[in-house]
Amino acid sequence: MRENRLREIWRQGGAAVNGWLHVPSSFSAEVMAHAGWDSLTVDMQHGPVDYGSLVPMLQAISTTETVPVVRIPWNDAGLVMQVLDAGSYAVICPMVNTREQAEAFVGACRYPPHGYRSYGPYRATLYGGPDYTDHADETVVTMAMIETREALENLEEILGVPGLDAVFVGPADLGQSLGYGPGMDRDEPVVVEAIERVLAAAREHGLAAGIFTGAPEYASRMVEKGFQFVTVSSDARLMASAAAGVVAAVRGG
Ligand code: 3PY
Ligand code: MG
Repeated sequence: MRENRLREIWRQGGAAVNGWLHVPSSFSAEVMAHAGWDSLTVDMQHGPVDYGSLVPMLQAISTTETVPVVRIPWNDAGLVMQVLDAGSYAVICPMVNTREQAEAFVGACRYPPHGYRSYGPYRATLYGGPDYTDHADETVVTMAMIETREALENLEEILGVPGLDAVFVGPADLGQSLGYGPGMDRDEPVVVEAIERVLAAAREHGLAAGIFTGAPEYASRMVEKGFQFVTVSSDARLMASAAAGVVAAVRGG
């Protein structure tokens, strides 16, 4: 089976630079994949990507070494299984707040006896290889989002769930839940302390920690702190800011 380079990067103590896809287009995904990201996450929670646009986007990412990742819209076992069957090598699940929710998520990603994933990897075998089913459980990465006060309260129990590989901090929802409103690249001491708590606890449990960031400088600081999966901006934001910059430069100059 094709290896999961995220696991290899983490084994070596490195950090994966992850791009984020909101534009529901295989061509746009292909362009992003050729930019050299370690992994690309197709976001099905926020933005216009549905399952019909997800599959060609995963096919486009497969033209490169970039690892295909999907954020599902909610902790729904049916969707977890659909995105894995379509060839996603990692699943990010939003709003995992309790041990039970983490167990339900991880179980949906693993075949029996480790979990309850149903059999039908129609595209995953084309991407992963004919022995996909034999190695999927130790290859596919499970990532639970920690982004609420409730999740912080239950952090130790969530991190102790067997089969959970990583956690991913959502700074917008976390800030919102802690009473500071949404936003990226947080600097409020209470939010920063919560983010650092998640990182420290993940490392204690031997899990990789990830975080969403808005800018490369902040992402680099997070890598220095010990985060091993940093998302930076998104396809739509990068396109908008580059385009606005060009227009302003021409008008100004
Ligand atoms: C958050 O910041 O809440 C996220 O989910 C990032 O996409
Ligand atoms: Mg969120």
